[in-house]
Amino acid sequence: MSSTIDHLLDEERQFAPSPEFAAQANGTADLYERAAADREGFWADQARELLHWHKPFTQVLDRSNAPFAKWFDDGELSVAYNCLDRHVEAGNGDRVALLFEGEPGDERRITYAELTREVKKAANALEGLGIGHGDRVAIYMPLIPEAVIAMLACARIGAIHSVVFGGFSADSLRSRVDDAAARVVITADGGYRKGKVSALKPAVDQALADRGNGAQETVEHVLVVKRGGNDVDWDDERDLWWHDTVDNASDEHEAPAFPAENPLYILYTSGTTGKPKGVIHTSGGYLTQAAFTNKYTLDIHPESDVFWCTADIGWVTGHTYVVYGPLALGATQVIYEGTPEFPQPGRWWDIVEKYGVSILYTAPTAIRSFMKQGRQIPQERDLSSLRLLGSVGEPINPEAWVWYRDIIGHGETPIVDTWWQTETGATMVAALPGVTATKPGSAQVPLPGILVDVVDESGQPVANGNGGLLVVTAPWPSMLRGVWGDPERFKETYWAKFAEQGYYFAGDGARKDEDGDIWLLGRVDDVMNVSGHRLSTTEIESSLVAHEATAEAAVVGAKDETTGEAVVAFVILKESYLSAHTPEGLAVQLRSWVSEQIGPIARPRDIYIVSELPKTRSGKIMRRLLRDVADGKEVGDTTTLADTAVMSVISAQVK
Ligand code: 6R9
Repeated sequence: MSSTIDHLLDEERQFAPSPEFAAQANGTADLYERAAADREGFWADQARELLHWHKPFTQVLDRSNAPFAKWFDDGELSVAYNCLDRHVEAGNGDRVALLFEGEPGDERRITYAELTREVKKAANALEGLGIGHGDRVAIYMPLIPEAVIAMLACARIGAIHSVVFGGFSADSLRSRVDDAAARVVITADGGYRKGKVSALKPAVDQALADRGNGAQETVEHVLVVKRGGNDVDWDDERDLWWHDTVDNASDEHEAPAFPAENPLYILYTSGTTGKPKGVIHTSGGYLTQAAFTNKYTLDIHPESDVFWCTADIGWVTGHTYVVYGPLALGATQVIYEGTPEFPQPGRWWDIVEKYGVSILYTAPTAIRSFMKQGRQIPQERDLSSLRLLGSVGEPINPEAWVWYRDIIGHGETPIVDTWWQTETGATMVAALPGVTATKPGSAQVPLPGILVDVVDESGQPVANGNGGLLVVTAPWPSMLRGVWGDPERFKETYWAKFAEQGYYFAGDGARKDEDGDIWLLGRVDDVMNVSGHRLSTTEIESSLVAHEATAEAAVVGAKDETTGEAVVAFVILKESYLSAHTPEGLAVQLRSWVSEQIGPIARPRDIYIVSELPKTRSGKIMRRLLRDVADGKEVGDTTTLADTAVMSVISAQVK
């Protein structure tokens, strides 16, 4: 981490917003003043200004049961009504909500009126299957309009969706379906990726078959969208085609209002243990901050902008910046099903040019891979429609930031680097693009109404120029409300470390520069960040050890130029396997094993077959030392190792 700090410290450039940008920006400096004068009153104003309440709230923040918090608790609203019907009622039904482009090049333009109608039908269809308030629905889909429709239909009837990234394996899907006891799975036959149909339905079938783990069979129906046209197995009692069920449903459906704290969704994210956590988000506070950050941080003007957030709905960014935030504002946005490099590496820039995208929100890993391909590719397209760029998911290195601004943002657009997490629900630390003079590599300042600090191990704020741990010092509207089925884990993971102060511990290292601006330095726990996706070292280790050839495994996140971090595994094989197979062959097998068990994003970049692992006397694997090896650095302090010679053995084996 220290080399990161040194590197970041060299960065001193600043970019003030142009007067033209500042003049039209939604966010102005007085937001900070209003929020500082009365933080809770500020959020209450935002909730009233940005959302429609069926029943107005009188309470703002209730923390009588800390660390649990409630926002706007006695109010009632419909998330779906806020994202759909009210725009139609306001006369904007003809505005395009979704500009969908499939990977093969097919296109659909869906207006707010059409989207509202489709969601009403899907809501009726789900209710027809007996799904209602509080029921869980798993969504395992490609990024197609029906995925958005499915989420909003759940919201409309008060069912709780749990979106599982379509790149996850049958096993990962099964554990999430089981944990939430989902009653319905919504999926597709397949979706398009890299020019081919990537099947999804077989993984659902597999996840629901032979549940030998004693899990109760909760899934009554699987609703399947026809997208890939691939052949699928069919269970007549359980499976239903979307086009039979939803298309024939009535398009009349009045959206009932639910209490502000009604759960909206569960989203599983990796923690430090092997078992993913089901992060719970509720309705009123979540939608307030989702709408607020889309309006002020991303500066969306619904009547004129074309917004494109490139995230998949399987991640929280897709929830807040593809579905709930932009639609709550009534914005027009692009959704694209496929991969950036298909059929050629300029595909994203073709999309920007074709739809006139004005605000692009993406991840540093994508920017770095475009940098690798070279500037000619974007420069061959007309990107002049872009006026604001956003970054999310991991620290953005200054080189990538500057390249993003120069090459994609024609040297002019502001860049907002937005720090947040699945747990925070929406952006927490970011520039206001019309106000803040931005610094490449720094997320900079907490949003108006958000209190964030960098503290030392004892919870004391560090002075400017120093590093420590990032904390949120007061509850915020879109904060997670708990971990599904495990309130203890919620307290333990996020609130135990700074219990005395009542701070939320984010798990990220950070530094305040001389101006007090915040620089994020990456995770301080055993969570890796690969291409902006959170992966747990423990989860991948358990998968490796579950393979019959493996005796022991340790996984680390090594530095990677493109993906930020990459999964590197050190594996001790069972003797019996070593004598019968080549290490190379087994490494190949293990890589695809992990990919099958967890998903392709978890597939180790490198697997090193070693004879020992570095352990402390208490038996803890010293991943820090393995990370040095994986990064090709000189191995650090080994004095706490039980056997200090082990690192030279490992280093020799890796070479
Ligand atoms: C939104 C999202 C959260 C973790 C977070 C941090 C890293 C996200 C960042 C960033 C530096 C940024 N992270 N945004 N680090 N600068 N702008 O990514 O949620 O998948 O839960 O990951 O990602 O380490 O703790 P999630």
